[in-house]
Amino acid sequence: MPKKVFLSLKYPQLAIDMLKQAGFDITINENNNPIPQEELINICQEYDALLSTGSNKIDAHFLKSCQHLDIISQFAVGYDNIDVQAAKQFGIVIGNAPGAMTEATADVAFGLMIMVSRKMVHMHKTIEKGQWNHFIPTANLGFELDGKTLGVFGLGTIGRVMAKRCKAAYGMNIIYHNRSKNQEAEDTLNAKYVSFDELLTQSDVISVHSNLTEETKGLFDKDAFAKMKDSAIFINTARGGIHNEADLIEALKAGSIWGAGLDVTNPEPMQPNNPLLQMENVAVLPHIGSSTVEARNEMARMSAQNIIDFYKTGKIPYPVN
Ligand code: 8YV
Repeated sequence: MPKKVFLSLKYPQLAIDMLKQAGFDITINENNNPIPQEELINICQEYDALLSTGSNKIDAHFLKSCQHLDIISQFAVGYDNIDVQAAKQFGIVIGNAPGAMTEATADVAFGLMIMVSRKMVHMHKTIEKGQWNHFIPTANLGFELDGKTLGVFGLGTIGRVMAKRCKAAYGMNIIYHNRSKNQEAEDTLNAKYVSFDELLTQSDVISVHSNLTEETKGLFDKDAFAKMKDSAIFINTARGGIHNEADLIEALKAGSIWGAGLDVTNPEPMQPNNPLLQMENVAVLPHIGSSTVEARNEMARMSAQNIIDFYKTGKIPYPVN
């Protein structure tokens, strides 16, 4: 009997082809709507493996109810939606797709930084509203990034590429705060390890690239924004839960920071009446960090390979637990 795999969304064709060619019996949630947890639990009773994504809540309740599953392969690098400890307890293997979206996500962080520094989203909106009238020498001013200081919060693979881009394009000074020192980044980018407080007080641009964990949840709050330069830009392309959105709105309104660029919000999706969308020095994107053909195909390949290898060898190439 072929093993049965449920795909919680219509993932790229590459994943579907790989699983089919390997002889799996697959079912796809063709309509692409997120399946509510209880419904997904019911569906999974009929399957051996699940190809999941960040919008599937795979908590202890889910895992207890689906403990017959052999493997859950996550179509993402982040797995903060999965209770990894509980999965271990129930003997369910968890895989993910690390590194697949490194360049793509760093590009979004880099793009947001430029968009915010020159108020590009707001400028675009003024034309749509018929407000491009005549030249005013002191209007529409942003600021330049050349020689400024980039503070990377979480210098892993994506943070490292963002730092590389900023160094190459603008000769920015790189400082970072991390769980551990990154010697390679120190050697090649002259990056300097600093405390969290130093990161806040010294950065002209702070870019968040860490995982969402108990330690990072809500870390960028009222107190953190108050310590930042009033000329600083806050960029988050990691997880919306790392910043406190109400505090961010207040900090921008009060002018205690200058601007913000977000690819992740809290909650997601962001509602259209969110005050951030009306602010001049803000750019918000709908979580498109990994939205390139290259990244999504690589995520498809890695997440399918995890399932294929698991049933072939008992081991997976990209394990989480
Ligand atoms: C996904 C991501 O778009 O990989 C991640 O962790 O945030 C994105 O690539 C999203 O999580 C959907 O699973």
